[in-house]
Amino acid sequence: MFEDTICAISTALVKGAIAIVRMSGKDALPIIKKLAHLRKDLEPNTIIYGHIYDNDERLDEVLISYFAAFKSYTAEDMVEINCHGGIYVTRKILGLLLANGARLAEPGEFTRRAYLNGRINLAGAEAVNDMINAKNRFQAKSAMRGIDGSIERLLQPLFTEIKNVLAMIEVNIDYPEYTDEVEMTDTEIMPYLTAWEKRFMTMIDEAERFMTIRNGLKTVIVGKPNVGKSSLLNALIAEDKAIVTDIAGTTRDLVEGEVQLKNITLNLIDTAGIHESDDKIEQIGIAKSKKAIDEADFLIVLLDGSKDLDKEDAEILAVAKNKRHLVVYNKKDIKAHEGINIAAAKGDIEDLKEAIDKLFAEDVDLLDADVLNNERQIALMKQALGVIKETKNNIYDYPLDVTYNGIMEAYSLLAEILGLEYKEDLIDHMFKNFCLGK
Ligand SMILES: Nc1nc2c(ncn2[C@@H]2O[C@H](COP(=O)(O)OP(=O)(O)OP(=O)(O)O)[C@@H](O)[C@H]2O)c(=O)[nH]1
Ligand SMILES: [Mg+2]
Repeated sequence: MFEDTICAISTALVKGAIAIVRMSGKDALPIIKKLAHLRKDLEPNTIIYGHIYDNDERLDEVLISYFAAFKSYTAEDMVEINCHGGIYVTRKILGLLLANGARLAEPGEFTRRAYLNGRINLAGAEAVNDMINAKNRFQAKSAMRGIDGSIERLLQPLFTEIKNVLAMIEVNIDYPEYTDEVEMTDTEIMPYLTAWEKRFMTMIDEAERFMTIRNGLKTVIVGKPNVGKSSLLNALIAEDKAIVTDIAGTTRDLVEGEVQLKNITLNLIDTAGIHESDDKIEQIGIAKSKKAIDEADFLIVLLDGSKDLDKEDAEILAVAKNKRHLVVYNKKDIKAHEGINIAAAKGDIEDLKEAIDKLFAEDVDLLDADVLNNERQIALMKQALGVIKETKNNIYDYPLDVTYNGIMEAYSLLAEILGLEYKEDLIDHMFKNFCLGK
């Protein structure tokens, strides 16, 4: 428990119907009793109607909720004041709390206390921030899973198994005479290491695919000039954003747009048509196209169905091979082919939309699974994977205690995902990205 009592305005500081000022810590109750002129203690987990007084003058009519320690958001005594949402009055109430012994909270400090008081783990705290920053239903859904403890559910069975193996190795190291009962030799440990290696790799792969879907697929439309890339971008976003002409080389700069398909968001980029060009401006555009391709999660390779394929199409198809991609024939009003056919200029792009949803269906399912869900968690899992791999490679060359230490190190790295091991600088770094009052 912390000694000081913190407070903040938790709602956005704009004029609104109501605002919420929060306070957490052991003086929360005495301070509110004084400012609301209450004679009795508040009942935990109730809301009362009353007034906040500035000395003897009634400042505002408010609702006050009181959450008692351990059952509150921070696991400390907490008071929330719902006041009228004028900027002056909200600030004034905050000022009264400060004048009566509370201190202004730092960004994320309420959640930080929830973590340090053991009410939530670090992944849960991250999920709270994810929810605040969620911009669409996929991000909100994944944040809700995180708040519900998805990372703990994911890792707990692994923790149990690793701890069991560590315990058995310990017996072998400390009491070699008992090895008849629980023998833990290199050959017995090896299958565990192999299984963990595989499991860690799957978790990393799933997390990366999940993050791509959750954040929106970085989708680049590529093809030679005049195949209809800009027409396709416009059709997808249902807006005349990119310039379309029958002149080859119309698009030079990257044009961006966003579209929501049935199950995923595409962050689209229309590029300059890739081909040999002497035009200096177009060359720069083509260089930008190539860079966008490198950074893409997904490519839509557009071919002009009304014409025969040529060497330039073949080169673009070769570039796309290393990325997830779909090959699409445009101008089906003139000629259709086997595969996905659209008529971008006429807004006829249903087949493509369906094909994209189908291609990523498995990844979309990950939105309903317990998966690691940010770079910090993935980085720790990757480190743990590295340690397990090394331990596995060295197992027959080193004594048992080296293997033991390797497994222990991997365990600590996984524990760090949930913040089971407290690290000051990590915690500082994490919570400073939070909103004030959260
Ligand atoms: N018949 C037909 N013409 C189309 C279709 N889609 C696009 N076009 C025409 O093809 C020409 C080129 O279209 P754009 O969308 O500018 O092609 P682009 O690939 O962006 O071309 P660059 O920017 O020069 O690389 C225009 O004249 C479009 O009207 C289609 O579905 N059917
Ligand atoms: Mg174009």
